[in-house]
Amino acid sequence: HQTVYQKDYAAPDYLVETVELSFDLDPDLTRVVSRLKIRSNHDRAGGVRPLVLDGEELTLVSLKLDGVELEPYRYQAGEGTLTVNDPPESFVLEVTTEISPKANTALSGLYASGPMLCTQCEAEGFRRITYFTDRPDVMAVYTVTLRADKSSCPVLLANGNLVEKGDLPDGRHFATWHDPFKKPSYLFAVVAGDLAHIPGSFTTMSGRQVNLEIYVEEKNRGKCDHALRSLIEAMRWDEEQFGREYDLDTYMVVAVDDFNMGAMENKGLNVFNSRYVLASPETATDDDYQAIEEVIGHEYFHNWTGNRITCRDWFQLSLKEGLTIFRDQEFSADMQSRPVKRIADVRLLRSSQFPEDAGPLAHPVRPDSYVEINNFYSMTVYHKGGEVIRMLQTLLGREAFRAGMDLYFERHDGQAVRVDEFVQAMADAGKRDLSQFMRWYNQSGTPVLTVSDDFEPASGVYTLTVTQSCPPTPGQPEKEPFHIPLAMGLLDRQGRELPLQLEGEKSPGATTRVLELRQETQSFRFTGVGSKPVPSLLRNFSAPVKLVYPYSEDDLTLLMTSDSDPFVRWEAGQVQAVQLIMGLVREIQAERAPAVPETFIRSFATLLTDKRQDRAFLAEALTLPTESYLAEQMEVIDPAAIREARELVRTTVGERLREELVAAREACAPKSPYHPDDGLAGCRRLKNLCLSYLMAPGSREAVGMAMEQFRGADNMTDSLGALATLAGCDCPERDEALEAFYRKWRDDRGVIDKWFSLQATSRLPQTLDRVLELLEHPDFDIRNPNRVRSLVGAFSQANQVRFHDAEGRGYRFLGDQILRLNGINPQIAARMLTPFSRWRRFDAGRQELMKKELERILAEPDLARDVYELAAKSL
Ligand code: HT7
Ligand code: ZN
Repeated sequence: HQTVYQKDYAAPDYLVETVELSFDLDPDLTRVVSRLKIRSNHDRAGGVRPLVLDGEELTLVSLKLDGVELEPYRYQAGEGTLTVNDPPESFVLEVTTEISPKANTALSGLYASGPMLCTQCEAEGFRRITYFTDRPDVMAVYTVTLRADKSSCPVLLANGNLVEKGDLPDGRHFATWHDPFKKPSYLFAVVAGDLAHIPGSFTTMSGRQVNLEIYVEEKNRGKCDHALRSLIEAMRWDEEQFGREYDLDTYMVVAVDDFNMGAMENKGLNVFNSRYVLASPETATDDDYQAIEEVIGHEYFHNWTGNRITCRDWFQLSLKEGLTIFRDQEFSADMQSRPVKRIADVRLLRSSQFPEDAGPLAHPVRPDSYVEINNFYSMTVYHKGGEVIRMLQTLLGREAFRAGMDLYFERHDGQAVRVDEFVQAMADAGKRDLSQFMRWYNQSGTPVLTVSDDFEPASGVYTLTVTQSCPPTPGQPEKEPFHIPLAMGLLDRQGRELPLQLEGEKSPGATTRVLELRQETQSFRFTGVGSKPVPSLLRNFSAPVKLVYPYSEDDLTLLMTSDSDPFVRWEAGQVQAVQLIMGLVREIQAERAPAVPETFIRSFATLLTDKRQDRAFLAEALTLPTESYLAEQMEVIDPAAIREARELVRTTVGERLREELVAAREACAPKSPYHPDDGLAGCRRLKNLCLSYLMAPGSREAVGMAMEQFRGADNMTDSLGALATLAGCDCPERDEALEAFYRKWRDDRGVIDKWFSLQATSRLPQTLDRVLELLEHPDFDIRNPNRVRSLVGAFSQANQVRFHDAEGRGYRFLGDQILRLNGINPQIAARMLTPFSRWRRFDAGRQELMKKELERILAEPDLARDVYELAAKSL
């Protein structure tokens, strides 16, 4: 398997101006004719270079140059390529190939999903449809004709505008589409099938009417309202916030059940994993509704950040993904509670990106090399990439950041560019030198900020000293200092915010300011400070770093109750909880009797009964750090002790605060029928959180409450909230509820995914046995990525204590499934491998067992590039 290096980038030797594709669609055998208008892009005086096209899993039927069939000596069909020797300066190449959509289990290229045919071309799937220069800097105008059986495939869709359609002999029909915008091949899409069509419309800021069309299977027609509403909100938001208007007459969204990722932003024809389109109150939770809004927004925002301006090469992936993640985060923040959204984003970053950055698969936001690009659709490229954009906004301020975005669109519309062009636009608009900032794109690892302070009462000077460091990561033993925005404030002992005045400044300024760190160690001297303040650091999580400051219990309580920044208030509580649980872990490991201190219970009670707090924020504040986040805090991870310690806190809270929890839960009881937009999602979250605390000790009374909620719920949030607690409880009602749930929802794939996940994430000791049984369940389908994620993924990534079974049974299970998936869907197989990449963080016994599985995987003779790369780098 070959490595591709960023430093080897060379402009394409040939450009493609237009692409005319014609498909004779059939699930068993589809014929594709491609007519490419090609022009040389190199200096031919130095010799004529061959035209090398990419192609995989294709049967070549015919090859014509300017209308003449090519003699065999003029071309070679090699491993993954088709080479045409000595082509003219400009010419038309006509390639006919055959493919088998039904046999395509990798879900890349043209494939069958249930009754329909659809495509997935990012990153390198177009080469599985026809021979092409399948790289994002080759942009062309496409015209596509689809022919298919009219009764099984009445709907024929491709990018752009429909220009013609009509009937053909033998019960077939055709449709021709033209996309006037130049695009890279990864944005190409077609869909064919028997689909219901849900129409909508949007009038753009310049008064143009855009047809919105959602396509789903007929049975799902009633589940599209929320997706359509979200799309309209997203279109409006991008106009208001970024001045970006939609550019085609039609915007189509198609939901498919078999999809490797969340969704795909193909020009004018988004293809979505059905889980990010379909929702009804009975089948979707508040979180599902939220995720749909976010993903619909994300794909829509790509139209400008990704499609109009795309990536020059795949090393620049974060140019579109980091920026679009930032845009979808901001969109969601504006649609719901901004602080709660920020907290959720930070939780995700810390629980998934920080571990990636600290392990053998760490890579920069802009990687230097890859074996398989699909492995770099990572938390780092997406979510750390989003944080990098956010830091630019923090450093420049909102106004200059917006000017930078405008400049970027003005300069590069229609181009395939690098991250450098984006940052340059920001530097120019903000009149800033961002050369040091570029290190965020080139250096991997999570920086650590170690902060100390000193107060001189006589002079009233308070000094904050910040030292930054970044641990070694693969290929990068030493790091240069980053340019880091550190948003901060100071509180006096009464919790009042101090106006901030740095030495040398004429007068005190705002109570929050952004300190810019550029050196390894920097000191900031604040003047006019009356008494030693408590520093409020990293407000709004202004940089993706770890912060070390020796806060006392009292400092944390002050920040928790008084800081003006909601992130810092939440964080202070999390730090306290981490300290508490880690203390209990040490007690458990030393075989002493651990106990939850009274102070913790009291401050938990104070929060729980605080009527002034927003319910959604309260639910976040009362949620304990996850087991995986706690694991990150340990030198050698002890999953069993973490589980025991965290459970002890939950059980103690459940017992000691029974009355308060019952009251808080009742105060959140619904007073009207459920509606996803009723503004009560925070209330439902808090209510379900209270139930989970009440259920922790497993009392009969609590089981009764859970069953009552389960039976009486008019919505999936409450039904699932109750069922999740029951799935974790060793009581007779557990099986009864799971069985009833299955019987009720057996025909709904999305809900059955939840049913699999709930059982896979149950902390009960028999979970692995149940997971093995579920592998044999008639509804389990190893070819369906959502089902694999809901069973194999949920168990191995969200059930630490059971997956890390000391005997290695969990590891064996995962190794078996990865090897099975390797031959079916390499992308999904590789995604399942991440838990093994953390093997060095565990005790010697577990290390040995996990290593053995990685070695077993690497010994597989036909290992896909995707799996090979991650397994080899993990060892
Ligand atoms: N840009 C899309 C990426 C994507 C993808 C990548 C590899 C293999 C399958 C895929 N499906 C979608 C998704 C996005 O970021 O919007
Ligand atoms: Zn994206």
